[in-house]
Amino acid sequence: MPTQIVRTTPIEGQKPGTSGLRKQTAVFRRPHFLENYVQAIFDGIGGIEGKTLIVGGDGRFYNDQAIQIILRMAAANGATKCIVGQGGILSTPAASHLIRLRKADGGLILSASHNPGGPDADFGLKYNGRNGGPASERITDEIFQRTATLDFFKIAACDDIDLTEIGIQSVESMEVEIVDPVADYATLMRSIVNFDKIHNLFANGFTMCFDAMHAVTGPYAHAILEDMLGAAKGTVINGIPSEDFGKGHPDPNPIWAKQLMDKMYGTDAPDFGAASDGDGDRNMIVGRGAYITPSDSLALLTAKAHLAPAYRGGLAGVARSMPTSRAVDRVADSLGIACYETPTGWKFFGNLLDAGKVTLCGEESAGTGSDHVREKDGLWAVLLWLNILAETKMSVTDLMNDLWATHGRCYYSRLDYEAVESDKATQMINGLQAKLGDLVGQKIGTLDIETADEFSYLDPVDGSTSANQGLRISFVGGARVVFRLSGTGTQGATIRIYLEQLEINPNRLQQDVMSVLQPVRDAALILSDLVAITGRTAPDVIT
Ligand code: VG1
Ligand code: CO
Repeated sequence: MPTQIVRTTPIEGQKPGTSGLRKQTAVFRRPHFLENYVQAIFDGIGGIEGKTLIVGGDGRFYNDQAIQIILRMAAANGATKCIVGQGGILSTPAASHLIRLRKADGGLILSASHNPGGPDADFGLKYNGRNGGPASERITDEIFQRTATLDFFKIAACDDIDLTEIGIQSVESMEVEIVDPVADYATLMRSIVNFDKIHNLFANGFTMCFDAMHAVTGPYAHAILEDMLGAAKGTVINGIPSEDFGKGHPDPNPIWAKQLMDKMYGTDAPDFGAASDGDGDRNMIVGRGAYITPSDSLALLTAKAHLAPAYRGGLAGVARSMPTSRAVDRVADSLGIACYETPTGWKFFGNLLDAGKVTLCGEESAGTGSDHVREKDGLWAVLLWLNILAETKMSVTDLMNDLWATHGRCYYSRLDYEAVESDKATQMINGLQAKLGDLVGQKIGTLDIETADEFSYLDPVDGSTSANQGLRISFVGGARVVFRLSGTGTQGATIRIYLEQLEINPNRLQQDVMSVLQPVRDAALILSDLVAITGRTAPDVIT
C-alpha cells in the first residue's frame, strides 16, 4: 500500500498548552488539522523512523478515528512499531507506564482530560517523551514552530486497523500491537500498595464508592477495585467510558462529581469515596460527609506514604505546584525532606522525579502522583489512600483531624471564572502585575500584604527558567491569594483565583471554609478589580 505525501499549509493556533493541544472537537476535525499537528509532533521530536510509540486515549468522541489517522501517519513516517490500548483506550498514567515498561520512544495520548467530550465539546492530543512524562517546554516549542512551517504530511493509504483484537497486525512495514489497557497497570499497582491488606479491609465490610464519571478509569476501577481487591459489585459507578462522558464534565470536583458527593453526604454514606477525571490522571477524595481538598490529600499521603510497601523506606522529597496549598510543606518540614514548588502542569515534576529529588508530587486541581510513572495518577492515589485506611484503621475524617492537629490546617478554595473575554482577563492580570511592586506593606481590608511577586521557576535539574507562572500575594498571618490564567480552556480565558489561610490554633480547626476565607477573597477582588474589569459578579465554579 502506497504512502501518500499530502501537500498542506501551516495551520494557526496549534500551540500546545499546559497539557498538549486542546481544542473544540469541530476544530480538530477540520481538514488537515489533526494531520498537521501529528506531523509537527513527529518532525518536532526529530522524526520517528525506527521508533516505537504508545498510542491510546480516554475514549471520547473522535478517539478511534484519530487513532486510525495517527497509526497511518506513523507507518508512513517510518515508525517500527505502535503499541495501542485495546479499543483505543489508555488512561494517561497507564500510557505513561507503558512508555516506560516497553522502553518506547514516546507516546501520543488522545484526551482533553477534564474538558467535556462529544462532537460539540472538546478534543485533545498530547505527546509524552521517553521518560513517560509530558514533553518538555523545549520540545513543545519545537512542535509549535513546526506547525508554522510544515507544507506536507505523510500518511499510508490503507484500510482501518482493527483495534478490538489483542495481538499483532501490520500497517505497511510498521507493526501494530493491540494490548490490554489494564493488565500492566494493575501489575504496577500491585507492586506499590498492599493488595492483601486492602482485600482484607473490604472483606471486613469496608464500603466505597468510586465515580469513574463515564470516563477512562471505569475499566481500570472495575478490574482493580472490584475484581482484584474484592470491593462489592456496584462500588464503581458510571464505569463504562462513553463518548460524551454522559454529557457531563469529567472533572473530579464537588460540582461535577455531584452524584458521588450526594452519596457521601447522604444517609448510609460509604466509608470512602473517590472520583477520577476524563483521562484518569486526577482524583478526588471524600470521606463520609467530608470532602478532602487535593492539597490536604497530598499532605496526608506525604505523612503516611511509608505505610505502603513502595514507600516503606521514606520519601526522597516532595513537590507541589505553586497554587497548591502549603499544607504539604509543613509535613515535609517535619519529616526533614525537601519540598519543591513548581509551575502548574505535570511536566515540571518530571525532572525532579527523574533526578530522584522527589518521590511524591501533587497539584491543587486533584492531581497526585509518585515516581512510579511520570504523570499524575488518579487510581494510584485512591489505592494509596486505601492502603493507609487499611493500615491505620482510622476513618478519613479522623486521619485529617489528626493531620491538622499536628501541622495546622490550610483552609483552601479555588474560584474559577470561565470563558471570560480574553482581552479583559489579560487586562486584569496585567493591571495587577504592574502594581505588584507597590503592594508590600499595604493594608487591604483587614489584611496586611507581606509579599507580592510573579512566580518564575528555576528548574534545579536542568537550569531552565519558566517565567510568568502566576501572581502570588501573601498576607501577614498565613493568608495567600494566587491569580493565574488557565492553559487548558478552549473558549476565551479562564481566570483562576486560589485562596488559602493557615490556622494553627487547635480550637479553630473546624470552621466553615468559606467564612475563614472571606477576608482573603474580599482582598483578592479589591486587588484585581475583577468585577469592574470582567463584569463577573460570581465565579462559575468554586472548589
Ligand atoms: C489545569 C489544572 C492543572 C493541571 C492541568 C492539566 O490546568 O489547573 O493543575 O495540571 O489542568 O490537567 P489549567 O492551566 O487549566 O489551570 V488534566 O488532568 O486536565 O490534563
Ligand atoms: Co486529566
